[in-house]
Amino acid sequence: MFETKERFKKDFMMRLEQREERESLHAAYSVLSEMVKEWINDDWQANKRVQREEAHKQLYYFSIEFLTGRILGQNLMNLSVHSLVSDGLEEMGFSLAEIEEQELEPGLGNGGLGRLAACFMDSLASLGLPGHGYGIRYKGGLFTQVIKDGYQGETPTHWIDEKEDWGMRQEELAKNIPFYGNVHLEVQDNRLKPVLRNAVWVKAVPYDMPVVGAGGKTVNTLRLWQAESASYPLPEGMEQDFYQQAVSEISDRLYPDDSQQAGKVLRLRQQYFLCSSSLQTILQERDYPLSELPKHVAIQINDTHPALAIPELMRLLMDEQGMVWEEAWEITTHTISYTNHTILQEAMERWDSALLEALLPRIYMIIQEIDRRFREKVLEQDLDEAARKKLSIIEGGAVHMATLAVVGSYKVNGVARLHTDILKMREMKELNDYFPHKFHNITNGIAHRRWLVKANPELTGLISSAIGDEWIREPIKLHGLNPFAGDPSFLQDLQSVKLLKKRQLAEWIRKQHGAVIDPESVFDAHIKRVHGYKRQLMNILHIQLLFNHLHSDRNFRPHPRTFIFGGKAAPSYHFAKQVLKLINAMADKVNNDPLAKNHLRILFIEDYSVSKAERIFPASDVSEQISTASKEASGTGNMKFMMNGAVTIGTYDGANVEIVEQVGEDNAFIFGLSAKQVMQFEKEKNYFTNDTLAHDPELQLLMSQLLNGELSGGEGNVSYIKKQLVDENDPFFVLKDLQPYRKAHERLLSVYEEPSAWLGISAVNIAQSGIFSSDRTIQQYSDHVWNLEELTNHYT
Ligand code: 73E
Repeated sequence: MFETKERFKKDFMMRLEQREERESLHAAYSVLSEMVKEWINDDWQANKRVQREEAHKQLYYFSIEFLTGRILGQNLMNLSVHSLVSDGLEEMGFSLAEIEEQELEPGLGNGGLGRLAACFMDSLASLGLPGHGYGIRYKGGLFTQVIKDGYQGETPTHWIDEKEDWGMRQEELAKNIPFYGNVHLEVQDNRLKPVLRNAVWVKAVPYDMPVVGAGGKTVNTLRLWQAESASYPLPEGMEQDFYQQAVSEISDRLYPDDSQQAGKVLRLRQQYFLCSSSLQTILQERDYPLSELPKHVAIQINDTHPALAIPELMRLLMDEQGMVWEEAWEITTHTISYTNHTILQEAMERWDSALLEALLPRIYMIIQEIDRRFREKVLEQDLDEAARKKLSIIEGGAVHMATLAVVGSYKVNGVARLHTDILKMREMKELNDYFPHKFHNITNGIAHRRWLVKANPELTGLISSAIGDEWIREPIKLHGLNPFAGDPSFLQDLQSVKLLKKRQLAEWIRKQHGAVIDPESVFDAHIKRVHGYKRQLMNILHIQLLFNHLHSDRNFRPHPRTFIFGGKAAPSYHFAKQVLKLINAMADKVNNDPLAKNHLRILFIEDYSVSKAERIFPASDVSEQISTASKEASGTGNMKFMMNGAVTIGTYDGANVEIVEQVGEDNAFIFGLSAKQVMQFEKEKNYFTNDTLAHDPELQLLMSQLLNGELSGGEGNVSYIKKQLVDENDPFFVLKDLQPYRKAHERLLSVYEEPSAWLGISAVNIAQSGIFSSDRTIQQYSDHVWNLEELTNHYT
C-alpha cells in the first residue's frame, strides 16, 4: 500500500471513507497508523522467524524507562515512505505534520536515561541487530507540567488510547509474579527445595511494539508489561478490593524522580515485576540447553533499576530449573551486564533490607548468599576495613544495588569517558581494583535519524547537497563537511536554514503560548530536567547580571538574545521548583522592562517533551551545558544541539569533554571549575560562599537582589535557594563559576557578531558530530559486550 503514491492515496481514502468521523484529523491518524501497522507486521513476523531459525544471539535491554516520543512519524521515516506519504496526503488536502500531532505522546521516561534507551532501540534495528527492549507499560507517563502564576503544577498524563495503541496485547504470553509470602524448605524430587507459600501473585501481560529499523527490513520488539490481577487464590485475610488496587498500582505511573531515590515499596515492586516477567519469558522461549544461555542471550541492565534481574535469574535457574548455585552463578554472571548512569549519591539505589526481605523473601535470601560468598572472597585479600565496607552488598541495614550490579555482571560501563574515569578512580575504586577487567567506557550517543534527519529535514537536505547522503547510513561521514566550514556560499545556506528553523519555532511558540520572540535574536537554549547540578540557577543569575549591566552602562547594548528554558522539576524537589518559579518571575520582569526587552528575552516552554525538543534543537544557536563539573555523567542533549549546528557553552563535564575534543577548543566556549577542582573542594570541604562574594561587589549586589526579591520582581519565595547558596556553601558552585560563565558568554557573543566565524564554528560542530550517533554506541556495545551478529536479511 506504500509502493507508489497513487496506490497509497487510493488505499488511504478507501479506509478513511469507512470511518464514522472521516472529516476529523484523528480519523486520518487512525487510518494511517493502521496502514503502517499492517505494513510492518509481515516483516515483523518474518524477523521473529529468522531470528529463531538462525539461532542468533539476542540482546534484551532491561529498562524502567523508554522515552520513545511519538511513533508514527518515526516509523514512516524508517520505512522510507515519509515523503511519499507526506506528498500524497498534501495532494488530498491533509498535512502529515498535523496528523502526526494527533498521536498521544508516550512519556514513559524522565529524561536522558529513558531517551537513551529509545535511541538504542532505533540503532539496534537500524544496524540489523537482534536487540529488544523490556519495560513497563505505565498507564500514566511522566506528569504533565502546568505553569500557573509561574509555579509548576502537575497533572496526570494519560497517553494510552487502547484503539490506537502501537503495542499489541499478547494475552497468551502473560506471566505470574510472586510477592511477599514465606519461604519454606520442602523435600521435592528427593532434595530440599525452597518453596514460597502464601505469596501474592500478580499477572504481567505483555504489549509488544514493533521497532522498525532504517530501511525497514529489521523489526525488533519493545515489550512493555502491564500488571493485572492473577487468577491465584489470595493469601488468607486479604480483601479482593485491596488486592486489585495494589495490583493496578504497579503499572499505574512512572516515578517522576530522575536523581533522587524515593525508596518506596511501590518502586521496588515495579522493578521486580519487570525483571521477573522478562526473565521468565527469556527462559521459556529458549530451545537450547540452559547451560548455553550466555551464548544465546545478553541482558543489559539500564542503571541499577533492573538489578534484581541478578538474584531473580539465580532464583529461576536454581528453584525452577534445579541448578546448583555455582552453575547458576556462572551463567548469571556471563549473561548480565550493567550500565551506570550517575554518581550522585542521592540517586544511588539502596533498599532497606527489611523492606526487601518482606516484599521478596526468596530474592533477599539469594542476595544474602551472594553477599556472603563475595565477602568470603574479599577476606582472602589484604584490605582495610573501609575498603571491605565498599565491597559489601548488604551494609548498614541496606542492600547496595550498584555493588550487587557490579558483582553480578560480566561488564560494567560508564556513559562518557570522564564519568567512567571517576567511577574507576573514585566512586567504585575498590570494585574496580577487585575486578580490573570489568569496567570500561562506552560514551552515549543519539539517534541521528530522529534528531537530525527527521527533526531537521532542511539541514539534512543542505548537508546532502554538499556531501551526498551516505552520511545518513554512516554518520561518521559527516566529516566530509569540514572543508565547507570555510565555504562562504555553504555558510550562507547554513545561516538560512538556521533562520528558517528559528522562524518555525517562533511561529509555533506564538500559536501555542502566545509569546512573541525575534528570530533575528540569538536563541540560547537550556532544556533538560531542572536540578541543582544542571545549574539553571546560574543561567538566570547571569541574565540578572546582564540586566544590571544594561541599566548601569548606557554603552552596553548587546545583540538581542532569547533565553529559552524548558524542563520539569521532580514534584517533591522544592529547590528546583523555586528555581523554576524564579525563571518565570524573571521572564515577567525582563520581558516587560522597556530597556531590557530590546536585548534580553526569557521564554519558559511549558511541559517540555520529546516532541517539543524536536522543534527546539534545530532552532538553537547556543547550547547550554553548564553542569557542575563531575556531576553530569554524560548528557545527550549536548549531542543533539551539536548535530544541529548549535555551539556549546559549557563546563568540562560528561560528554562535553569529548565534544570539545572533536571540535577543538576554538569551536566551543568552555569555562569554570574542572571536575578535579570540584572534587578537591568536596574532599577538603574548604569552599565557602563568602570567599567568592568577598571581593566581588557585583555578586554582592546580585545576592542582595536575589534575597530581597528584587531579582524576581518581588515574586516568589527563595528560601531553598538561599539555604543552598548561603547556608550550605553553594554545593554546585553556582556563584564560584558565575563570572567565568559571564566571560564565556562575552566571548561567544563577540564571535556571533562575525557571521562567517560563527557559522564556521557551527559547521565544524555538525561535521564532527557523527561520532555521537548511537549507531556508534550500539556497535561498541555489540563488539565489546554483547557479541551480536547482524541479521542476514538485514537491508544493506
Ligand atoms: O548525564 C545523564 C546521562 O546522559 C544522566 O544524568 C542520566 O542518564 C543519561 C543517559 O546516560 C541519568 N538519569 C538517571 N541517572 N542518570 C536516573 C536516575 C534515577 C531515575 C531515573 C533516571
